[in-house]
Amino acid sequence: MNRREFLNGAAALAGTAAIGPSMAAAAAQPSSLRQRAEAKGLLFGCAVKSTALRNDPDYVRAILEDADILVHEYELKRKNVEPKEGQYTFEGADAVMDFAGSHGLKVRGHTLCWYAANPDWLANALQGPMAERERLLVSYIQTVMDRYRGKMQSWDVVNEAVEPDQWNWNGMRRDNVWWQAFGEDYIGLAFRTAKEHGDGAPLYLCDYGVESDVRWNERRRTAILNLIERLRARDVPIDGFAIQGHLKPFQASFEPEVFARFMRELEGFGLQTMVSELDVADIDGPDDPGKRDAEVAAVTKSFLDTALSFRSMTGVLCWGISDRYSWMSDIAPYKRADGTRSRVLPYDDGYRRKPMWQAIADALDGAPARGS
Ligand code: 9MR
Repeated sequence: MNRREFLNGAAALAGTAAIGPSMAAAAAQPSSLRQRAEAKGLLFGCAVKSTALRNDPDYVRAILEDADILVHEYELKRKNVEPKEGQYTFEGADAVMDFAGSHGLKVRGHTLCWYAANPDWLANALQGPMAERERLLVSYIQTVMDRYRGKMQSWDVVNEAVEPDQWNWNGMRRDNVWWQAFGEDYIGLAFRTAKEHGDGAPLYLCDYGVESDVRWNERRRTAILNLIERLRARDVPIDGFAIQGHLKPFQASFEPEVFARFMRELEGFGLQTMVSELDVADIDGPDDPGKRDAEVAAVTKSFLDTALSFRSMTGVLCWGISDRYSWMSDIAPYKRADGTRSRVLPYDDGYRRKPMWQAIADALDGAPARGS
């Protein structure tokens, strides 16, 4: 079943439910986010959960309508892929790849090396001799990249390496099994291994907290740029920087000028960029959901207008498509005290398009076309 057949209501994914009239109507709308992005030579997509792909046809419909690139929300983390040492399980990760493959969608690989979402055994195993520590990093990257050779649009090789609030002299995250095992050298080893076993898909460093002028964002930008400078000096093969884009407008306001300066510095290193995990926290916003939605949309528009004005920017992925499944409804400090779902993504929990959807559409329409 291809995208058109699905959207025309010819069949439902995995046979769970038929497509109702409202879905057919939505499908008939002319200009999806995907089409708007494609018109500019950009990508638009979202993180997906394999469980929801299996069980929720409305979720599938929204994704097929708007996304041309997907990223695993959790299935491609080491905790899920290698739960026991040496025993790889790709069931969840493959489910997303199969879905993407059968609908002609691209996929980002997220993520090969992160301090979080690791299996319990890893920290202990990384106490061994240095050669063994290296093997634990290299063999994992090799195994995962070999499996998905030719299938990933790009890779987040190292995720969230900096955390200046942990008082390391250079702003590197100390609460990190990789840093504890290797010091900063784990980053070079990860990228070199990814380069050696990769297929040419660009290799990204990925991080968050770079969009506002609050002090902790300033420290993070500085730490990231200094890190990239050190990596470049050591010829580490890094192609891009992925800006996660978990915005928090009611806590740390988006500052276009400050963010644009950061983008210019990234471009100065010759890196390509991507917004890879966009969502906009509504915590601490007004009680009235309509007012929160309006502010979330305004911040989305301002952020994407700035991001997309840079030629290095290759595309935008939201961290989910519908409020029904956002991580921001699950965990502090984003979870709302009144028990309602956070309203942080383009569709609400009933799959109605929110002002944020329109803000993304408008920003894509206003973006300069790539290659022109
Ligand atoms: O949203 C993701 C959540 O469902 C997972 O349980 C968690 C651990 O795998 O990862 C979350 O995604 C994170 C992403 O990988 C990196 N940036 C922050 C995201 C939200 O915590």
